[in-house]
Amino acid sequence: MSLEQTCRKLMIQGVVLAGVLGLARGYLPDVNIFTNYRTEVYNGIPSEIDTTPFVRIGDNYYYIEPVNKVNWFQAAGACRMMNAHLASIEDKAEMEALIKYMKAKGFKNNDYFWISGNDLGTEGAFYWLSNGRPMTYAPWNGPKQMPDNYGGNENCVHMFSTREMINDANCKIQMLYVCEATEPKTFKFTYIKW
Ligand SMILES: [Ca+2]
Ligand SMILES: [Ca+2]
Repeated sequence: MSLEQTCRKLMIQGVVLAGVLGLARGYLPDVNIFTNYRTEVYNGIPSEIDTTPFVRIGDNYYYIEPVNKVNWFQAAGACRMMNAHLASIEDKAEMEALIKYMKAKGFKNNDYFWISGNDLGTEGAFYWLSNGRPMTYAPWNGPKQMPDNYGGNENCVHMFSTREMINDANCKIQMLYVCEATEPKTFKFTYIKW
């Protein structure tokens, strides 16, 4: 086969392959047709992969600090050290799943956990540090009393391990904390034979 014929054949195969990959794009979100590798990106992590010390609860992956009590800023830093964020509990289902897990692990009523909610920017306006969104789900402890900004200095939010409840507290208090992995994804690389 002449060089010209070979080039022509490769071009045709390339066009056919590009067409097939184009059709497949609906469920292959990221297909690179310009190299010999196909990259597929999936949300989450396959169940056979060990994610320790993070645990999967519902659709999310958490690290629940069981021993070391630190202030809110240290907790946020500890989560970043693990390439995660202080957790944002954004709906009732997420809170209930987390509480169920904590109860099963034997955490008690007085085990408090920092999460990423805070009103450090503007008093009374609570946002999640991890994603910048306002706290639309906020099951305050006694809705008429909390957040009470007690002492004029309660700007960080913690959850209770056994009740669907949150409270504003002094950011310098030391307590346990929950980190949340940031939308973990799995990449799959497949070599394409031309
Ligand atoms: Ca406050
Ligand atoms: Ca409070």
